[in-house]
Amino acid sequence: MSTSSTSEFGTQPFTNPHAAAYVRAMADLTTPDAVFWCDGSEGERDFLYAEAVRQGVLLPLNQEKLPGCHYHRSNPNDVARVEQSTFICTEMAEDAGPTNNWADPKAMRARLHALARGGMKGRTLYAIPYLMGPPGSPLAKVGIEVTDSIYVVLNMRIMTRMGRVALEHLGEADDFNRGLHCLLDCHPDRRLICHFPQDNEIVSVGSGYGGNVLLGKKCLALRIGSYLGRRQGWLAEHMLILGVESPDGRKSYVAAAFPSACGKTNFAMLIPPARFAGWKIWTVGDDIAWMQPGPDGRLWAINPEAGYFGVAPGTNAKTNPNAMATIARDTIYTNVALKPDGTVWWEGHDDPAPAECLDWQGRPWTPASKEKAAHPNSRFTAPATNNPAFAPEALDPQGVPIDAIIFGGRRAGTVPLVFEAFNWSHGVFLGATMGSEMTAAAAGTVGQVRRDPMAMLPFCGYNMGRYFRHWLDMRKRLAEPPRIFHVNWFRKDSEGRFLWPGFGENMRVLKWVLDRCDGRVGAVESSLGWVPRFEDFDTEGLEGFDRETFEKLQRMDPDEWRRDLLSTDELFMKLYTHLPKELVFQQQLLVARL
Ligand code: SAT
Ligand code: MN
Repeated sequence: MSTSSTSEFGTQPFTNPHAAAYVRAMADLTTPDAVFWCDGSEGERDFLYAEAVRQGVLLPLNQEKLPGCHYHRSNPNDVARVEQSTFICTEMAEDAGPTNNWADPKAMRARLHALARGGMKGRTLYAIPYLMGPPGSPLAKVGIEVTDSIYVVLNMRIMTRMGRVALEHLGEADDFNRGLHCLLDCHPDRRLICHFPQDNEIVSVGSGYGGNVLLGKKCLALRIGSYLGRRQGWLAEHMLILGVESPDGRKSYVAAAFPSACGKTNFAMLIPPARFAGWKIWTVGDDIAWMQPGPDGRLWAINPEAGYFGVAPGTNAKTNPNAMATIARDTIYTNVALKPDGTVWWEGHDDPAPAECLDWQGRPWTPASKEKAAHPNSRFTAPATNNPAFAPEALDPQGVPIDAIIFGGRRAGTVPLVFEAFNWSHGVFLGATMGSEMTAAAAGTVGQVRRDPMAMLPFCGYNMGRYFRHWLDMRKRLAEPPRIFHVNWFRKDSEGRFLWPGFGENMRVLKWVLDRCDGRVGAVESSLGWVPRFEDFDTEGLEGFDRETFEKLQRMDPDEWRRDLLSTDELFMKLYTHLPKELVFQQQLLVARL
């Protein structure tokens, strides 16, 4: 077996002996024709893009209109995360817990190795060293991903700190996540995304889709990360992080958990409406937060990622101008529609539907076509530093101190626009009982409400009951815990129209949240928590929004909540062996208040 001979790039094996040995062991298993050792340099990037274009994996887009941008179509059977094929492999099934698929590590490893054996024959193995978190951060983690997908290499290059910086962070240590990814024949029957938290290892076969194969993201930063976080005293969360700068220059930080494809990227990049002149929102992260108590007793957060893997449909200059600016260059577009001029389009784009284009499967499409031009889960991969609102503090190894945590789901009914938890354990209860309608981000039934605790149902790498315990225990280490809130941007009226305009107007909710954190504003006690008074809620400049609409948005129907509690009950029953009794107590209190 040789190293890649096609260029000067990729020929330098890692000097860390453990990292090099891992890559060689994976090469022995998968028998590629060549091994390409990534260093993350710009020369290497240019070489890899040219190579991906040569292989037909990427198409260059119109370089005048979209400089540095490329286009990718995935296999039509491989367009979302597959929760049914995602496993947590621990010695004891109860360590994975009832919300995860569990497999015996020995048996699963044997099955995976049988699948991967010889799986890279005729192909190149790319060895990717990557760092999750700002260099020098005490929370940062190194991974080595071995893959036969050049698309994965180029996405990882955007989403993580890839190359030499990671190896430097690692030094001589053996402390890195081992990740093997193998496309195989991309057949759903041979698709497995497996985590071995006890060995800090991931094996993913049979898929080429983002969340299944960019191993730093959901696999390491959330599933393995949450497992490590519990043992090491920190939290790995499915949360955006944003900074709010007030006109007097003061900055506050908010972390918010919403399920996949519920607007985390839009919220993290929000541009305040005209009414909030002088206010500015800064993006620290749009998907994942790693948080730990600091010496000052506050909760400090970093964004482990370096890019955005965002949902394209619905993104436009009105819903998210910063995203549009971010993805105007150096972006990889996956499964969107391709226009004849080499630009891209999706449902909800600023441009009108093109008279003709190719849809996400490469088929001719016109506005008369019945199917969508872009896949509902089509994505852009873009560097965070392209974002005009990129917070420089995102590079700070210590992270940012969190003032408020927001939980939220996509709910057409039942759940008010905003309310505040009475205290930390009530807040944990709100997170634990979050519900949301399913989206296209995961293969499954779109629209159905399911319990998605802290938006971590698909991502918690261990027993969810213990995860709640870990959250509750965190309070003891926080002298100044963030306040906890619950929001729902998606409530509809009886005609099915959204009651709340959302997007930039969410600034109004954010303002109330921060006013509460700073003790600037009172609130009314309700069964659900503290709720805003109409007088305190800034509606100036919000056309047609009156007290009546506000009351509709904030309405709390005890019967609907009792019904909702039945499905919370179902989750709690499932978790009963490890469910902290504080949460049962919180539920009883809620029932009593209702
Ligand atoms: O596809 S990803 O898992 O990377 C994004 C998401 O579903 O949150
Ligand atoms: Mn996500």
